[in-house]
Amino acid sequence: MEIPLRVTVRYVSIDQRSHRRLMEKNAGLAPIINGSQRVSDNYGRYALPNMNILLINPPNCGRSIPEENYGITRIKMIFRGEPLSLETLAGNLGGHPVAIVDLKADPLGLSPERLPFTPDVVGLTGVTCEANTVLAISEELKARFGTVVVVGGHHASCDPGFFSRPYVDYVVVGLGKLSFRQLIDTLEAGGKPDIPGVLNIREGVQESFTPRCYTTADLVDDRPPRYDLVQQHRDTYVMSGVGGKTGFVASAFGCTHSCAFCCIPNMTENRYLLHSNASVVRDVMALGDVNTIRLVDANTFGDVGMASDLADRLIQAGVRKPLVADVRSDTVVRNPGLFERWRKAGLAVAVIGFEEISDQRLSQLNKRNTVQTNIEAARILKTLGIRIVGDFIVSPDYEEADFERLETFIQQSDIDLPIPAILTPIPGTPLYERMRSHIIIDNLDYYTFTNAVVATQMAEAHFYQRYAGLLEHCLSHLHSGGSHGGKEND
Ligand code: B12
Ligand code: SF4
Repeated sequence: MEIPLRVTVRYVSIDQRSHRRLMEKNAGLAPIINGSQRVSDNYGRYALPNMNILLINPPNCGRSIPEENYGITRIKMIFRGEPLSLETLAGNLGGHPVAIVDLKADPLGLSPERLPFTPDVVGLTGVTCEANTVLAISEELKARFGTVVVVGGHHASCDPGFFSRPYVDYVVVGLGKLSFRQLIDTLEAGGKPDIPGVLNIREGVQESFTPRCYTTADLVDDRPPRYDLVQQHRDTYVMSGVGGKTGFVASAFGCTHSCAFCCIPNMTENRYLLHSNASVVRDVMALGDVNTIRLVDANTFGDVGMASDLADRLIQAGVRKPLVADVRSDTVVRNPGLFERWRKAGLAVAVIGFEEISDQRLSQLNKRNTVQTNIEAARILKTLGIRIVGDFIVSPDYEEADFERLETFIQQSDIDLPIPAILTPIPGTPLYERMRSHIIIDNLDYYTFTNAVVATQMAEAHFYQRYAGLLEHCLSHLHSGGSHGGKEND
């Protein structure tokens, strides 16, 4: 069915150059339908092509103290995933020409011959270690095109003020699928945006900000992600040596908990929001030719009733692909039957944040969980034949004995792929407030979860040797075959 999204032509009052470009663009359009000039997007919706929107995933970046200072080159990022954030935003931009440039997959994607159009708006995403790179790209594109620059994603949601620069116009905090569309609509109408969750920047100075009360409306369930926009890179989105070609699907946002180190609660102002199960199955089916489906939610099983229904629907739909999903260990221990069901639905790998191996340290992180529960959950999952990726946090105050205890714990455990990350106080988290006076490295390039940004208790060189050795040992599981999934140190 063709759904006309708009019937009137409206222009953004960005600047004369953009305005002229829009006029020229519309002048060349065909066909003429009911007296209006309209084009269809890939989903059959019709609208006036008012703004060229370019969404950008920054390139691989981040810096490594072990490598720079000690020549330790063994700490490497091992996964590449599709930019689901941008595909999701694009899904709700029907009617506008939209392109995604994934600089991780195509480092030259911003070169003139590669760009499909001159952008009127660029939107950039980024985690904390990418924030400086996002700024550099924003500055370059502002100078090159005079375009409207919008920044969103994890770091924007943790510390929106960081992006108050003369070459950034708007910062979208938290979920952006609806608020970005509202921003585009307002710009298109020539209005001054006053949208909850969107920070307006004027000449480098932030204006007043209204927090957004996120609800399921922000998930815009009925508009699927635009997987098609990165189809050319699909073969390169892999979990190296493990799950093979992997597709991403989101079923939940935010979390039921608020651990001190975690930035997830910021995305939704502490709410836990679920997509409808019908839309999740739709997205899983849409991915087509991939070997593994990664449910990228921070916590897929926070609502046991919904999770149980989702398992049933995946079984009914005949999805016969290995699934990878994050779960809290206490959910497993309280609901073993749920995971039996999910095993049938295809859950091949459960990603668990074990984090620490002492209850006292877990409590300091506000994990609200125990080591015993972690061990019990691992036992239940292994009995069901579900593989386990376990995230651990190595604190910079670790001493030799702590490394030894962690190594012994990992060796004795059933965890298929343990991933140790270094405790990193991300701006905007309670941990950051607690540790900020101890931070010795504030260059965000180092916030990769593989650098100590506060002083280490051990001699620094020894700490990194120990950490690199631990990581290498853990990742050796990866290359020994098997079909487990993997995790991004999250
Ligand atoms: C998939 C994933 C990856 C993929 C990234 C794929 C890609 N984008 O290229 C891979 C495996 C490569 C990866 C790598 C890393 N990751 Co990662 N990753 C995730 C994960 C599991 C899911 C992200 C996702 O796709 N979500 C689904 C989308 C739809 O949601 P979203 O991203 O939140 O997007 C919404 C909003 O943020 C907003 N939005 C986002 N971008 C934009 C842009 C604009 C313009 C607008 C308007 C809005 C907007 O709107 C979107 C829709 O509502 C998250 C955990 C999580 N559940 O969020 C961690 C997470 C994002 N990763 C994290 C980290 C730390 C890393 C690494 C540093 C880990 C490491 N040591 O290797 C690296 C960094 C990469 C690098 N440059 O080196 C942290 C980030 C913390 C932080 N603030 O820095 C997270 C939050 C995990 C955690 N719990 O701590 N990761
Ligand atoms: S660490 Fe996991 S359980 Fe804790 S708030 Fe983040 S996503 Fe939720």
